[in-house]
Amino acid sequence: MKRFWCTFFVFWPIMAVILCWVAPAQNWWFPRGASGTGAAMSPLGERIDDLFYMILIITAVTFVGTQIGLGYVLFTGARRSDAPHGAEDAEKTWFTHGSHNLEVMWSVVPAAVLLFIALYQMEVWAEFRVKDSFPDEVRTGPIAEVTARQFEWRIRYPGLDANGNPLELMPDPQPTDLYTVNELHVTSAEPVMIWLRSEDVQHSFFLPELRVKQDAVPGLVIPVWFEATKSTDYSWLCAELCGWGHYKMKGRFVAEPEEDLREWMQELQNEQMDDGVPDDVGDSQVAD
Ligand SMILES: [Cu+2]
Repeated sequence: MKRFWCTFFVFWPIMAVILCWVAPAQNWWFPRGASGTGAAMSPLGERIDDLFYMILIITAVTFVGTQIGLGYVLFTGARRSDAPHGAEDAEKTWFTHGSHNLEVMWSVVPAAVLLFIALYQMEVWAEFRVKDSFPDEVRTGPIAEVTARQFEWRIRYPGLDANGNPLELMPDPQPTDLYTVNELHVTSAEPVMIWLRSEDVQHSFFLPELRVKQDAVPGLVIPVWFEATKSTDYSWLCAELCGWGHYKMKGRFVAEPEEDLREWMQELQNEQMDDGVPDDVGDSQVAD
């Protein structure tokens, strides 16, 4: 029985290591989506992945190391107590009352590792979350306002001027604004920023392929920036359990070349400003 438990506890770390090895090939890892490989589709996303892998390696080494230690202690203990009473190699299982040096070591080493991770990730964190570190391109203002509500995403864009250039997005809705639901179009040419809001409960704006995840909090307007490296459709989900319809709170996130984006916005504007009266009958009816 003792051998069984020894094997049982040693089995799981081995399984964990094998799974980590097999997972990427089976597509159980990052979403394949636009890259086809699971690689991040934004420059900042690549750096977030580097952090992820670094932490994975640290935790994997720690996990495997402690499990090997546990397996060693179990097997040694089992062997000692297996010997029949009175046998020549019979030996009492030893007891220990703790070790001051070990205690200090396994307190200081994890503290040092955590401190290292905290300092090492600061730059990436700041670039993603701290306004002063945002890229210059997004300082001109947001391209859209995304409002989460149970259970959809509402998007407000600024309207276009006479030359087809987007106006400035105002904090309050304007008569010229354009609206879509569950469909966010951005340019793939440069980093862009949105304003993220929530109308009811807490939601989470999640672009897995770009490694962007930001809670939408009622009462707050949160600036979120990202940069898609490829012109394509990406996944867009809500990553916060926000009610019964949470599962269907997904949208279409399209990164496209600047001219395609302008064309799409122009179509949206034409559609929304259309009064429903065909041009050729409009004048004569007014004259009547
Ligand atoms: Cu939600």
